[in-house]
Amino acid sequence: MLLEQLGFDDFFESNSEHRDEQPFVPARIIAVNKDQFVISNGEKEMKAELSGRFRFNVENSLDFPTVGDWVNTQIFNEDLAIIQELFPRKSLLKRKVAGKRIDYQLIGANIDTAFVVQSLDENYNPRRLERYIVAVNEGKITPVVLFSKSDLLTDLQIEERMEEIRILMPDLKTFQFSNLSGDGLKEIRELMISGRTYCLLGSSGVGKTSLINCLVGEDKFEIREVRDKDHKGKHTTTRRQLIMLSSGAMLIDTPGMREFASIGGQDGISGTFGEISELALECRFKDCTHIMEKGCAVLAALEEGTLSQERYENYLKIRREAARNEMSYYEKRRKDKEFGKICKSVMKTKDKGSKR
Ligand SMILES: Nc1nc2c(ncn2[C@@H]2O[C@H](COP(=O)(O)OP(=O)(O)OP(=O)(O)O)[C@@H](O)[C@H]2O)c(=O)[nH]1
Ligand SMILES: [Mg+2]
Ligand SMILES: [Zn+2]
Repeated sequence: MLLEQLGFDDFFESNSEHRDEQPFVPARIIAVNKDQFVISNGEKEMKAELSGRFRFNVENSLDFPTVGDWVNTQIFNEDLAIIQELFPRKSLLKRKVAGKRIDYQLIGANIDTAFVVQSLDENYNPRRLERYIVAVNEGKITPVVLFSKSDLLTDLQIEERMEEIRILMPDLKTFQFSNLSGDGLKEIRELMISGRTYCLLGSSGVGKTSLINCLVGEDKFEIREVRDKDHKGKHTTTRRQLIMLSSGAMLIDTPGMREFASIGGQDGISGTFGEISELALECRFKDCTHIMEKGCAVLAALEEGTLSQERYENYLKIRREAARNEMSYYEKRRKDKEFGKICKSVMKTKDKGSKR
């Protein structure tokens, strides 16, 4: 198999700073397990670790390789490669780490299309969907929604939900499917193009891994037993990996995520709430916050009922949260830097002291 079949193209080569340095070999990260990586160079898969220099140069969590990344490696022997350099990314899917800590968690890189999976039964939630789509748009990735478990609802119920989403986000591509009945699987297969990278996102238990098993045609990956229904908080899929389908398309499975918050993410928000961004152009004040200003076109649309109240509230909530996270993130980075400076100056003074 060629590197091109794994998705390598001119973009990576022409944007790389060290492209002339030999004997580096480009490879793609296909799995991450803490500090251990699995890479593929199109011919074989092998374990890989970061070089000392790579580690030393890391400034923040965005600099670490993630699944889907292209890296330049040095292959030392049959079993181990050393990662020397990260190629620039075409796209990057990330979120805030779960919990109180403010930092980025990388989900995948160089993804073309993200499938946001939501099951049509109890997991169905337009507000959560908007949240996922913000992160996908922010990562410069095309979102497509896959509604799963269509076998559990009547056609009428399904149509109602699909219609609701169509009204909220008319430009969004949506599909329905069932891993059990096979409904819609053909359409999903047809969506996936050879050489392109896709990922599956969504809450735990919506059937992401089951979908991969259906696409692969065998029970290759572990899914949760039906009878083991309430092992709460446990995820069946625990690591992210890139899977090559026989069609030549690549698919990244991810563990279900309960929280999905952004740090910053203004582009993702305005891309997802397109009608609000459009209305904002009509507001009297350029820096209108759309909360209480006179002459606000967003508030006027709410009043008229042409903008959904729930969607507007979700917009404000996501925006507030993302801005707050961004502020804490920069504050933390500033403190870390200052602390770094203090450490360095202490080391210097110590150095001088010992030379005396
Ligand atoms: N009724 C129905 N059940 C399904 C369908 N797809 C998956 N399931 C069931 O849903 C449960 C969870 O499926 P998984 O594929 O493990 O879900 P997941 O999204 O990968 O979950 P995590 O790995 O925890 O994120 C299993 O019991 C599946 O049998 C479907 O189309 N219809
Ligand atoms: Mg899974
Ligand atoms: Zn406004």
